[in-house]
Amino acid sequence: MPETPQTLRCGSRHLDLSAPVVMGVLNVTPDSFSDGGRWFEPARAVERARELVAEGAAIVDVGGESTRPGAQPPPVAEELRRVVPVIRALAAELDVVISVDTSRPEVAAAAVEAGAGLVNDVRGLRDPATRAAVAASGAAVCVMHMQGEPPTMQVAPAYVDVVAEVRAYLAERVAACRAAGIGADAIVVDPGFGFGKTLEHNLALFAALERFTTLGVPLLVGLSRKSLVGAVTGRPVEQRLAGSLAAAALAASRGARIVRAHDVAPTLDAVRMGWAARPAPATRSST
Ligand code: HH2
Repeated sequence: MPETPQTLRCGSRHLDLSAPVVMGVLNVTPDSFSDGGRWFEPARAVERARELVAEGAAIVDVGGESTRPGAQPPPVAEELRRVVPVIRALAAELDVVISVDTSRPEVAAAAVEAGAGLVNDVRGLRDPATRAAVAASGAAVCVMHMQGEPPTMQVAPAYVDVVAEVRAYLAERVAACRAAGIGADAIVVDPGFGFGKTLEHNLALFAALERFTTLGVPLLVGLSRKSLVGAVTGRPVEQRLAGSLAAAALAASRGARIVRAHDVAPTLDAVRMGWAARPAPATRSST
């Protein structure tokens, strides 16, 4: 089994992952599921990013496409218009990794040119042009699993063995990124909670999270405010903080090194508790 790197190379920055960190969410969209429209104005987005960093975010993830169930992607020109000026402003000012949440090669390339150090692709870098754009830039990538596409992904998600299938998909995507010239020290994987998965699928993946720590690259998870938290707690989206924090702590204790969250300060506390209370290595399952 390959050793998991403890540092993520994000262009000219090196992100220390010897303990888990928090990726703060900055949705520059009119229609995201929990905060659509709030940070759509560039000046408000920059202000929000400053808050995320002050709260302890090690990464700010800037997204111009909502990928909530049922969402339609914006035109490429619109996605570029939303994210590139914000990324340029943040990269010039903030001493953290700036990430771009996109699947499009044009957006990935422009974002990296503007200063992004990480391309977070919910479509797992399936587009060879996106892989090539990132490889040429030296930026890091997050490859996430999604079954289907946002407009229909929650209609009838189906797996024979969700854990094995998602793990095999991620292993295959890591190999494709490596073949495109992206270094093993510049890749993270994410099982993609809520992306083409029922509640049962999400909970099976969560229960087996440690199996995603043995792919030779660090593990990222995004659970913040998601419908699985709502389903378990019975809470609407604006009341899911406590459930999201419990999930973040558990994810950190099960080996996640990057936790994507909207509420950075409390998530960082939760992640630190989960990490401090993680089981000793000998008692953890190996695959
Ligand atoms: N979840 C969302 C978006 N991007 N990226 C990764 N790597 N992992 C995730 O779990 C993930 C993600 C969805 O959350 P959000 O950005 O708040 O909503 P929306 O897609 O509606 O903008």
